[in-house]
Amino acid sequence: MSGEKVLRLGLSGVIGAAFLPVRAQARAFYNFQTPVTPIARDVLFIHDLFLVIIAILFAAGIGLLLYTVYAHSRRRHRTAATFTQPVGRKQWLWASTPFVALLIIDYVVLGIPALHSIWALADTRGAEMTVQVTAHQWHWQYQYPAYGIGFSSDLSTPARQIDDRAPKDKHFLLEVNHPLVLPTHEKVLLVLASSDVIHAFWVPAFGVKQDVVPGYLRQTWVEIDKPGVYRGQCAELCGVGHAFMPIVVQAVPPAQFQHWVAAERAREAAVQATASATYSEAQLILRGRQIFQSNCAACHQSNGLGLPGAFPPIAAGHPFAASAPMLAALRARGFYRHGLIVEGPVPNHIRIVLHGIPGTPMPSFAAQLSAADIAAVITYERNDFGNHTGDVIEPATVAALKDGH
Ligand code: HEC
Ligand SMILES: [Cu+2]
Repeated sequence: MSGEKVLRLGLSGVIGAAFLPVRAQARAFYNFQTPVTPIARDVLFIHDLFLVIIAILFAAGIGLLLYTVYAHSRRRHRTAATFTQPVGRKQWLWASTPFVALLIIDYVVLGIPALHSIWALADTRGAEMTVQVTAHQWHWQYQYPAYGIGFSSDLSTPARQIDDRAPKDKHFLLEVNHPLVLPTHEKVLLVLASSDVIHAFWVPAFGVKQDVVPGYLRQTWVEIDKPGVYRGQCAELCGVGHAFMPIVVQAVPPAQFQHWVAAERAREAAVQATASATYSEAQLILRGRQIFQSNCAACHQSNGLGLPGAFPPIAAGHPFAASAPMLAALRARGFYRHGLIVEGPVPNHIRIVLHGIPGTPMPSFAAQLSAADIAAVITYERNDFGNHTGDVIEPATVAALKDGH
């Protein structure tokens, strides 16, 4: 095979490989997801352009090298050159060509599209709607200030699948009880905040990956052009529940979005009404089990046994090893006696879940769960995991403590 043939074969192989991902049907499987926002399209364009350019450069460089190894070998009675620097105008021209070519590729061919996308990403002007996104250990909370609605979005993958006791479904760890619903063809401003540590809001199909830093407000925007469900994840290691705070966005046409807003308002009004309703112990426990699995199990574990040194058990009668100050605090609140976890007084239990325990990871649930949900989860905690207090906490009791502190 002649040197030229080798070169041609190598070149077409590498270029072919570079174009393959662009054509392939199943591109999202091993490449970028199909972009649905202007930013994501920009990002993908730059990626593809870059891939093609470096593939050509790579092929040219390696091809030349292989050709030289073949054609200039000692076997062919070639001798090494002795020059140390270019001489004459022609050689200088050859020597400076790669340098100039790289400058043009970096600052013009790739530089201009890259600058365009960075500018576009920062341009939050003209947004038609704002959604406030708050990251928590370990779920996202979404608020729509213009509509007066908001909710938290918790992982809904069952614990059985996480613990390998059931087969994992298609969207394992990428499913939530309450997705973020957004209208298509509207510029939506996302204002991001964190209540604890650094998280990152990442939805690949939107081309958005924004760090969320406690103490700062960060902004980004999306304008989704295709209805559908888009999935993302927290992309900044934020603690043991990092893998359990996915982002699910449901994009719907504007008219359908308005319907959803109306339904959401009605749902929130119905939740308000539950604060004065009364429920049976069985009803509360049934609801409480769901609330516990999606809001508490990340820390206290789905079996209620907690984690030594970090998260106290909910199950009474269990020993708990932790630092002396933590044990003293548990004892003072009435949840720890003679080296064992105990069920503790009801008012303290309600206060802890409502307001959290400041200075510890135990969060406040007053804004996130309704009075009925808090009543349910406490009733559940006090009557499961081997606990048998028989206590039934009604929403009104929680509501009273919530308002009066
Ligand atoms: C982010 C982790 C985390 C989550 C989520 C969490 N807790 Fe806690 N919880 C803690 C920690 C840590 C403590 C112990 C705080 C201390 O005293 O240092 C605690 C303490 C408690 C206590 C008092 C002590 C005890 O031993 O029982 C109760 C009651 C409690 N949590 C209930 C809940 C309920 C109910 C939920 C869900 C609605 C929940 N927690 C969600 C971390 C968490
Ligand atoms: Cu996170």
